[in-house]
Amino acid sequence: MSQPTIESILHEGRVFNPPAAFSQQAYIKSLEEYQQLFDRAKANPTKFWEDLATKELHWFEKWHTVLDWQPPFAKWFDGGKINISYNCLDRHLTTWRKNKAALIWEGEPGDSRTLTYAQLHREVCQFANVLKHLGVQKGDVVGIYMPMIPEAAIAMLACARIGAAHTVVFGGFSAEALRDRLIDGKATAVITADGGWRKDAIVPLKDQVDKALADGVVPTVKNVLVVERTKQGVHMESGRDHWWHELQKQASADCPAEPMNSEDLLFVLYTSGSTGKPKGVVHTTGGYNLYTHMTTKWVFDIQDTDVYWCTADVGWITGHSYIVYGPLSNGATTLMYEGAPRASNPGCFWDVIEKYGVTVFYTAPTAIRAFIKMGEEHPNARDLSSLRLLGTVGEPINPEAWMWYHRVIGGERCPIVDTWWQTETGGHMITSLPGAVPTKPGSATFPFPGILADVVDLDGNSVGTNEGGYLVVRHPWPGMMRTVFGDDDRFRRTYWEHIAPVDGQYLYFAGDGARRDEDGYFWIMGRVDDVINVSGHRLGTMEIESALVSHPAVAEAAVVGKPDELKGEEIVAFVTLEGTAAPNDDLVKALKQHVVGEIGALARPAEIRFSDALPKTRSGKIMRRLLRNLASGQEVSGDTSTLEDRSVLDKLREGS
Ligand code: 7RM
Repeated sequence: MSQPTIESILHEGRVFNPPAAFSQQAYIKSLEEYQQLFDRAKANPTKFWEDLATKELHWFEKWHTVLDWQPPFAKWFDGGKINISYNCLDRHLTTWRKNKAALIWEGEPGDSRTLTYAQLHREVCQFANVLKHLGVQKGDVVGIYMPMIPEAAIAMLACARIGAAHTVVFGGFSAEALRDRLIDGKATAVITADGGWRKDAIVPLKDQVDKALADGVVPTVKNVLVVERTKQGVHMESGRDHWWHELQKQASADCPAEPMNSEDLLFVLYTSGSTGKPKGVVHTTGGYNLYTHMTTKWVFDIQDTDVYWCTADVGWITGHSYIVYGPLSNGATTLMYEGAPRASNPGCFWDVIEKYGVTVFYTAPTAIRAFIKMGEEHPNARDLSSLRLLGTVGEPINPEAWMWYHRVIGGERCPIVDTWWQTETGGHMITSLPGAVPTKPGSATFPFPGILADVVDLDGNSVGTNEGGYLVVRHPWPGMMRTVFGDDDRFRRTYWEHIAPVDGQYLYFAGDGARRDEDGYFWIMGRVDDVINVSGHRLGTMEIESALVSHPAVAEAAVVGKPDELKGEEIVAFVTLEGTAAPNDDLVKALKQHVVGEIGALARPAEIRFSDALPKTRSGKIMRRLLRNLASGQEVSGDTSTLEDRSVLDKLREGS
């Protein structure tokens, strides 16, 4: 079991103090120092963030209001003028960092590139001019569907520079999923590549873009920019498609950053929830810049000597906040790797660490578990002594994986930061600060200063020590999402009304369950809604169900997660068929392929089980809890008295 069970957590008594040598040079050096910061922020959150905004970022003009809170809508530093691309690039050019490596890139077939701050700035300015020449304007939304190459970061920063919002779509999503996002965002341009390398094969990104835009279903998209990466030859639609390198070389490198309002849209990033289509999570400029800057600085303890590597894809929030914006805003060296761990190259991550002398390494529990399985001879054969800090994100880390990471990768000398956060939160929320907070394997420890997190019941009352409850945040923070793109009402319903506001007190509900132990440590227990976490990727059960039901053979579908040792969870689908369809292996294959086509390979069900009927309540709701039990081979537990037809359950049980 990869999810921490109550059992394993209650017996987790190991505590690891920050190594003295680490604490001495860290920004936050002791638990007392963390506590003081936390208390100061709690006593006066707006003053806390205002001081940091003044000290840490460049503003063209100062704000008039630090926080304008009309629950659940927040504005941070309203009236302030800022540009995140300026903070990530221009301001470093007047310092010695001008010729420091900003971005180190390791390509999949063995190529590599390093861009200094001056070089990255130049590329971003040129590409910003390319966008302008094509008519992309401040306020436009631009789709980015790219492999992990420097141009992905350059494209994001160029959009930010001219005040266009980006919406990055992970390259593993299908043409259908891309189309949905481009339509919802009313994108006016798409930036892509001919292809990308993924596990020894080429992903035909440009073909997918062509499919997404076919038949004029996304009329807002006027231009497509294509990076030449894999050179396999692609169709170029005249008048619409342009090669990146051709336009880039003609463009001027003079493009001053547009002074943006702090609350102007920076990006929209789609994420799955328990209902409906994926939501466009809206992040704005000033607050997000400050929040990712501060969390990068204190959680990763970023120093000028660091080579920092986050293994996420830029298509996820982790890539946005902790490959691109947070590290560059701090003037750090950020490493980007195009490859993914795979059986054919089990040492690839450790080779990268050795080659570049990576000092801070941030990855996901699912990757750690895959490495455990591949064998410790691979990391042991490399020199990993440059590492000084490790991090994890994406799902709860089981204590065994934590201990392996600590021992085999960290050589027992590196602190581990277990960072709990979400697309919606913009940056780290519950995490240790590595020089200050003693860690317990499997606990994300304490909230970041300024974050008033709590574990509550449905009425919003704090629950007792070691009691499970809903994880909430009691006060707005600068990095929080502002709304669901185009749907304020959905924003309110999804995040702010699950726990009903009492006396105007709005609590942000994260969708996770948690518990605090006798030392106040937070233990995240996983999602309490219909969201499944497969290898650290968020998927809504309803999204997968809709994909299945759109197949002509399917009458009804219910999707649940089943615990999996490597992936955290696996997708199991229960399906009832239309009259004439035959439940055979070919149909299983066809349905899995259909889901891949509708959403992407990340949503491929591990199992499809056919059944005559699904277990429902008398009011017609599918009882997923029962299906979850069945999927994981457990006895059906808890109350089944609301079940409409008990024989359905017996039949399902027999069939499994
Ligand atoms: C950053 C990211 C968010 C969901 C979140 C949790 C789970 C993420 C941790 C974690 C336990 C962690 N954004 N989650 N980090 N659970 N410990 N350190 O993953 O929007 O894609 O997913 O991921 O359930 O709600 S996300």
